[in-house]
Amino acid sequence: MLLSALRRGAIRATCVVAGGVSLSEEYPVFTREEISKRDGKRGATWVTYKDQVYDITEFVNAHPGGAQKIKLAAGASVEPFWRIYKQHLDPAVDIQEILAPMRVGTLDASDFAKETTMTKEKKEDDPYRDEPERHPALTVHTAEPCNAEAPVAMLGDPYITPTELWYVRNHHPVPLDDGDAHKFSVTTDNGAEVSLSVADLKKNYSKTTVTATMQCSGNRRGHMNQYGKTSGTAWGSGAASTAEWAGVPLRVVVADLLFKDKSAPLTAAKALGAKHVIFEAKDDMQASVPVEKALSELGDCMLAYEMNGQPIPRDHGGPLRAIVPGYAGVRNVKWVQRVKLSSDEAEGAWQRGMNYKAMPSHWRTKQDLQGVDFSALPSIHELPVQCAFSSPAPGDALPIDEDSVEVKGWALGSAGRSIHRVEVSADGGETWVEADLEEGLDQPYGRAWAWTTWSAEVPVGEGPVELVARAHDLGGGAMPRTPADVWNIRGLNNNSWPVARLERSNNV
Ligand SMILES: Nc1nc2c(c(=O)[nH]1)N[C@H]1C(S)=C(S)[C@@H](COP(=O)(O)O)O[C@H]1N2
Ligand SMILES: [Mo]
Repeated sequence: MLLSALRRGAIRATCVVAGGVSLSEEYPVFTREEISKRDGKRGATWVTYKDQVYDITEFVNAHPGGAQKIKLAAGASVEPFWRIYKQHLDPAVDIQEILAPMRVGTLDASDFAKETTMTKEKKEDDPYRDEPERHPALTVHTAEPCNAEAPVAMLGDPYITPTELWYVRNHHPVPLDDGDAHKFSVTTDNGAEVSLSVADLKKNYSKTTVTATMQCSGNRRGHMNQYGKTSGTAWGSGAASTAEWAGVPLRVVVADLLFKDKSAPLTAAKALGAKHVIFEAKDDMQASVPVEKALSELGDCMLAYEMNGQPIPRDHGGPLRAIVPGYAGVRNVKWVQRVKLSSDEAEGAWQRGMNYKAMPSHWRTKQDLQGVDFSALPSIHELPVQCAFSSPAPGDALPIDEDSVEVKGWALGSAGRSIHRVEVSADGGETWVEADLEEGLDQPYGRAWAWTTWSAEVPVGEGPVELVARAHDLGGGAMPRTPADVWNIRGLNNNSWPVARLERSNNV
C-alpha cells in the first residue's frame, strides 16, 4: 500500500519535471530512513545524489556499468560509488540530464545536513576514536573492531578491487599512521637489530610490485554454519579482495641489513638457526611465516608501502604491511614495526592459539577442545582452492521465460597454483557447464597469487535454479560438495561449492 502510494507520488513528480517545472519545492521530502526502505528488494529502487531523491527502478537494468553495480547504492547515496567511478563526475557527461527525469523528491534537510557535516565526536578515552572512514558499500559484521565484507558483486570486476571496497578485518583499533617517518626494525634471535624508517626503505631499495588476492581463513564461514555452528564472524564470500602491492622484497631487506653475503638470505637465515620470520605489529598483534616462504625468491613476500598505486591506507596496514602472497590473510601483518628471524613461531593467539589452527571435523563441541595443546597443531598458512559467485546473488529473480543465466565469479588456486578449470551447474550439480576463464591467466607458474575471473552462460530448466560452482587448480585440489567434509569448529577454510538459489518469476 505504502509503496504503491509512493509510486504514484513518483509518477506525479516526474510529470512535474517533464512539464518543465523544476522548482525543488514541488518535490515531496523524504527522510534518509524512508529512502533506505526503497532498496529494490520488494519494489522500487531509489537513490540520492546531493539532496535529491531519484527513482531508478526502470534505469537499473539499463545502467551502463551493469545492474549489480548500481544496486549497491539502492536506498542510499550514489556519491561514495562515484568517488570510485569518477566518470559520473566527468563534466563531459551531463549527469543531471540523465537524473532529472527520475527525480521524485528531496532529502530531508536535517538528514542532508548531518551527512554533509559528519562530525562524529568520540570521547578522548575511546580507543576507537581514530577509526578511519569506511565505504558504505561494505557489509559490516562488527564496527569496533571493524570486520566488514567487500561487496561480493564487485569482486573480480574490476579485476583489482578498488581500495575503498576492500574487506576490512581488524582485531583492534586502527593505529595512527606516521607515514614515511614510521620506524621498524629487523632483528634476529641472537641480538642483531637494525632499525630504519619507511622513508629509508623507499630511498634505499628499488620498488617492486606483486598482485595478490588476500582472503581471510574465515571467508565463507557463514556458509559452514548450516552444517553446525562454528565460532567467529559469519563471513559470506566477501572476506577476499585483490590489490597490486608495491614495496621491497622481504629477502632483499633482510639480506641487506643482516647478512654479509647478500645473495642467499634463506641459506644464511637457516645457518643462524632461523625457522620463521615473525612480524610484530603496532596494534599488538603478531604472526609468523616459515623462512622458506618468507625468504625464497619464489615466495614473493614483500614489505609493502603502496596499495593500488597509493600509500597503503590505515585500515589495510599503512604505512607498512607484510605481504605474504598465497597465505591466509592473518599472516599478512599490518602496521609492521618489527621483523624478526626466529627459531620459533610467533607468540600469541593468532599463531599458537586456536584462532587459526587446522582442526579435525570430529571436534564438535567446547568439551572436545578441553586439554588440547593448540600450539602443537599446524598453523594455517596456505588456503585451499576456492571459488565464489559475484553474480547473480542468492535470491535474485530470474524471469520464468529465460532459458539460461549468466554467472560470473572468481577462482583462486591453492598456494599460487594456476586455475585451469571452473565448472558451473544450475541444477545443484547434476549437469555442468565449463566457464570461460577471463582475467588472471597470465600469472607466472606456481606464483598465481591472484584470482582468475570467469563467466558462464548456464542453461536452466523450468524448475528451481540452484547454482553451484567448483574450481580446479593445477595441484588437482578439489572443492568438496558441501561444508560437511571440511567442517571445523573454528569455521576456517570453507571451500565447499558456492550455492546460489534463484527465484523464478513472471514479473521481473
Ligand atoms: N596488525 C594486524 N595485522 C592483521 C590483522 C590485525 O588485526 N592486525 N588482521 C589479519 C587478518 S585476520 C586478515 S584476514 C587480514 C585482513 O586484511 P585487510 O583488513 O587489509 O583486508 O589482515 C591480517 N593482518
Ligand atoms: Mo583473517
